Amino acid sequence: MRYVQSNLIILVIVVLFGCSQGPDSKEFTKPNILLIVVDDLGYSDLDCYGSEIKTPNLDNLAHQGVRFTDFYVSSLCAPTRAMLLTGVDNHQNGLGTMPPGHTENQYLKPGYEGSLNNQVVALPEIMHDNGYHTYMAGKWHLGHHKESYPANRGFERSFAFLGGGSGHFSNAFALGPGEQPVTFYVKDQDTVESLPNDFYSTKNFSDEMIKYITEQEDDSPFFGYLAYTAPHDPLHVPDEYLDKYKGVYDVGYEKIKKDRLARMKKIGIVNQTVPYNPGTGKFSQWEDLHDKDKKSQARKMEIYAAMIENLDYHIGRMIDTLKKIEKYENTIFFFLSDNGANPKEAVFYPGNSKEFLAENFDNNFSNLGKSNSFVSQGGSWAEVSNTPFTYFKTTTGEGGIHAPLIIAGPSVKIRNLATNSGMHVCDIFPTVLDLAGITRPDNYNGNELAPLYGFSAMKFLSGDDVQVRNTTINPLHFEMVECRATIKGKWKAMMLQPPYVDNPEWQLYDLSTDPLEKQNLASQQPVRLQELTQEWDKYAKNVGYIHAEGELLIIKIGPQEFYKYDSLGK
Ligand SMILES: [Ca+2]
Repeated sequence: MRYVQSNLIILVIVVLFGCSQGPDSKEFTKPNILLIVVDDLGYSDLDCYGSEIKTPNLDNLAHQGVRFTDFYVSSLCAPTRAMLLTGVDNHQNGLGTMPPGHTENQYLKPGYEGSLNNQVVALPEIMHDNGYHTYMAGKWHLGHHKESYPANRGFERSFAFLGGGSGHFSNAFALGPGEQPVTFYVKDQDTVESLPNDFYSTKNFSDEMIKYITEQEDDSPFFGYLAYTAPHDPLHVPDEYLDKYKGVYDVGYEKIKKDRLARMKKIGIVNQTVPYNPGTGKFSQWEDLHDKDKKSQARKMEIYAAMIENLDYHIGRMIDTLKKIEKYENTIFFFLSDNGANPKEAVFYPGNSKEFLAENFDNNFSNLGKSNSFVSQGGSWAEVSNTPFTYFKTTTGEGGIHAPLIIAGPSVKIRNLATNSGMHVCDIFPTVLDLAGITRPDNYNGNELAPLYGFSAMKFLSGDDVQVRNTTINPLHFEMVECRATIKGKWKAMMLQPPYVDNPEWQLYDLSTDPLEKQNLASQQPVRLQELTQEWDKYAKNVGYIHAEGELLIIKIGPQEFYKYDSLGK
C-alpha cells in the first residue's frame, strides 16, 4: 500500500536470477514458473501478511522473495484469472463481466464473450510455443465449451474445474441451480464422469500437478498453473483438519481484527498510523450475537482457517517435490489471491433459496465443514479477512481489489522484502514472459491481439527500478458489475452500487492518509475528482465497456439457455 513508508522496506539484498544470467545471456537457463492462485482469500489471511492462520510454507517462500502490499486484482474470480493469463484488460479479453452477470445488452458482445476470446494469447499458448511444458490443475472459469478447455488454450496436460465453485469433496455439488451447467471437471479433452471417493479439491489439484511435473521426461522448463478453489465457499475441509482452530475464534470478530492489525504493523505490512477499521456497519458485531450464533460463527471461521492451513500444507508438498527432483532451484513462484474475501452467504447464488438449501444440505453444527454441508464465511468474518481494508469481493473498495502477492524462489535474490510498489494482476503476464525470455507477438492464429494492459516487473525484480508501475503516470482502472475505480498515485475515485452504498455516486479518497476509505473528499475536491473520473471515462471507452442495463439475462432465460454460447460468444 502506498502509505507504507519506504523505510519500512526491510532487508533488500541485491538482485536477481543468477545475477549475470539475464535472458540475454548465453548461459541463461529458462526458469520453471509455478503460478499459484487461491480463491477469495482475504488480504490478511496469511501468516506473512499478519494472520493467526498458520501458513509456514508460504511464509518460507515469502522470505525468499518479495511480498507486494499494493497489488491489485479484479473484484471477481474469472476477470482476474483472465487478466492474469493474458495481460489484457478484462473488457477486452472476454470477461467484461463474469458469467452469469450479463445483462441482455452485454450478452455475447465483443469483450463480454464469457470466455477467453481471440484477441488474446494465453500464457500457456505462448509458453508452449516457446519450448515450455504447460500444466494446469484447478479452477479454469474461462469458458466451458470444448474449444475453451485449458487443453485448447495451450495446456499440454490439465485437470480443471470449469465453473466458479462447487463442493470441495467428491460430490462436487453446484453453488446453485444457476451454476449447474458449468459445474464439471475436465481432464485434457474429456469430461470427468466421476471423482474418486477420497477427492478433496486442494489435495487432488496438488496431486495432479505433482504428477505432471514428476512424469516429465525431458529437461525442458515447465509452466505450471495451480489454481486452487479453496478457500472459496462452501467451507469444506477434511476431517483431520476440522478442529485445528477449535476455540481460536471464540473471542469474536473485533479481537481477531485488532490482533491482525497489530501483527501487520509489527511485520511491516501496514504503516503504524493505520487505524482499527470498524467495518462497513452492514454486518453483525460480536456482542450483538446470541451464544448459539457465536458458536456457529466461530465454527465457520475455524473451518475457513483450516482450509487455508490445508492449502499451505499442499503447497508445501509441491515445494518438497520440486526439491526432490532437483527443480526447486530453478523455479520461480507466484502466489496470489484472485479477489478479496467474500461476504455473501450461500443463499446469494442464483437459484438458491433458504428452502432449497434446507432441503439439500445438512447444516447442523456437528456437520459443518463436511461434504453435505454448505456454509460460507459471511460478512463479519470477510471484513476481518480483509483487514485493514473496507469492503470485500464484488466491490472496487480496497477490500475487494487489494490482494496478497508473493514472487519468490531460490533464484530471486531480493529477500524478505515487503514492497509498496504498485502492481496489477495484468503485470504478471509480461513479467513471466520476460523471465522466460519470450516476446509477445502482435498477432496470434491470424488474429490481431488487444494491447497489453500490464507492465513487466522484471526491472523491479532485478533491482533496476524501484517500482513496477508508477500509477501517477499509468493509473489503474477497474469496472466490474458497475462498481468502478481509478487509482492515480495516492488518489482513488470509486463508485459502488447498492446494496454497498445507498446511491451510486463517485467518491474520492486519499489512500496515503485514508487507506480505509472513510473520508469521502468528493465535495471538497471536485476538480480532482473530475480529473480522475474523466480518466475512467476515457479508459471505459478505450476498452469497450458496456453499461449494464436492466436485469440479469439468466433470470429471464434460465441457466441452460444462458450457457449455450460457444467459445466465441455465439
Ligand atoms: Ca475468487
